[in-house]
Amino acid sequence: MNDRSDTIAAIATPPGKGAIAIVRVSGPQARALASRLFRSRRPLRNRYAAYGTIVDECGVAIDRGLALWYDAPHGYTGEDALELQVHGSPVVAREVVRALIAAGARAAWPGEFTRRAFLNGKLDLTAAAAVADLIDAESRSAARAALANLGGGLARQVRALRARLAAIVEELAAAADFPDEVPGPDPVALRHGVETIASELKRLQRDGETGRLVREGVRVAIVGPPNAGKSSLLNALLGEERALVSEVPGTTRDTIEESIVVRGAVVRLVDTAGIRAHADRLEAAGIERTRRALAGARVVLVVVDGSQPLSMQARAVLRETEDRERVLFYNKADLGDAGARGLPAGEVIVGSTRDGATLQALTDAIARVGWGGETPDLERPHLVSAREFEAIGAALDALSRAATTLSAGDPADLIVGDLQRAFAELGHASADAANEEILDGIFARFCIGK
Ligand SMILES: Nc1nc2c(ncn2[C@@H]2O[C@H](COP(=O)(O)OP(=O)(O)OP(=O)(O)O)[C@@H](O)[C@H]2O)c(=O)[nH]1
Ligand SMILES: [Mg+2]
Repeated sequence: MNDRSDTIAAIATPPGKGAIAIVRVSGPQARALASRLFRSRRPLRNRYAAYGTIVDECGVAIDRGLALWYDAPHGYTGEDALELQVHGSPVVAREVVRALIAAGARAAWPGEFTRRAFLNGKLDLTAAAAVADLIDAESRSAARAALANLGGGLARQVRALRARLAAIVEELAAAADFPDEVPGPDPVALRHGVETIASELKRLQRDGETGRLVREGVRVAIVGPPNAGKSSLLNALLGEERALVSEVPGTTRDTIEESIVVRGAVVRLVDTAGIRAHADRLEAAGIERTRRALAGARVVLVVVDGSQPLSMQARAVLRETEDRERVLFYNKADLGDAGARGLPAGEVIVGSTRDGATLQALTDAIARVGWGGETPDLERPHLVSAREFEAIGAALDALSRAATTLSAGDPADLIVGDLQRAFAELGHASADAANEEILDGIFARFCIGK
């Protein structure tokens, strides 16, 4: 997979018809392929576009279009690379790729262009993952967060923190080795140094959690007794009739998942089968899925019929979700409020799935409970991979042990081991050389041609 002696080719634009289609070629034979399959009046020059005719391996014209040429290491991959822009017909683009392969190129694997860019030092791993995140982004916040990691600033920040740790360790070691000549570091300054490194790491971690939020979204399970109006709520929030709604309790049997964007963050709504004790076999299977959705959700949106005194089933669901981050919705207020009467104000939302103000109040509550309500925005480089989270977490543990030792007034050289541990962990977070498995994990997310 890491072999770069082949020249690879692929269509880089999405399948189907479009204004233009782009075919990418990268590798040592790119120049030879260009001179064989692209005919123009002017020769190809680094980073210039030329207009001409694309021909197949027998010299038969396929299309007229633009060729962009990149001398290594200037293009995306860092290799000699060619981009052919042809008319946006899938037939033409496929024919161009076929001709390139007939002339000696090989079809690229998904993400292989970006993998080569990484192997050629054009971007680091966080940046490579950011490319995939940017393509996958489902909201503006997610796109901005991905862009923040494209510059590769995370590795730079981690390396700078590592260098500061190394300086402290050296100072301590020198004082320990030559106690008569080198004065030990001032304990107050030492503690301050350790604590500021820790607080900067914590910020990276916090930003990483915000990044997770905007990337993966917040899962919200809509649960409640049958007929409470859960599916009606899903439809109303989506603005389309996605789920079947009926006055017959037990209408929804399977979980239904749809996404909406709330204040820039993706909210994954999961409509579920109503929970009740005496259900037939099929319904019971549905309720089993409800429990799974409930377990996997960050926020629980409990819907009950508030127009009547609460049913046993409604009370059971309220009890069951007591310990969860939840939003309580007493529905059908247009029919009455017998169930909602006497409730402490502010704790529940009383309203109707047919009322815009109720829907607004519900999305506000989801944002508040789900992520504190602010529009999540991330313009700084931040942690993304589990490997980065683990390494920073372990480094923070070591630094907090060191800080405890210092605040207990113990000799400063006792913290050297912990600082060295933190130093090593930060090395994992900024790992510039990653193993094949990590690379495969990252590049498996890409489409062909990227
Ligand atoms: N009056 C009134 N009726 C509502 C409201 N919201 C939903 N309904 C009605 O309540 C009935 C049940 O709605 P659903 O959305 O199917 O209820 P559900 O909770 O998904 O029910 P199950 O799928 O069976 O668990 C339907 O007849 C809806 O039209 C509301 O705000 N006011
Ligand atoms: Mg339903």
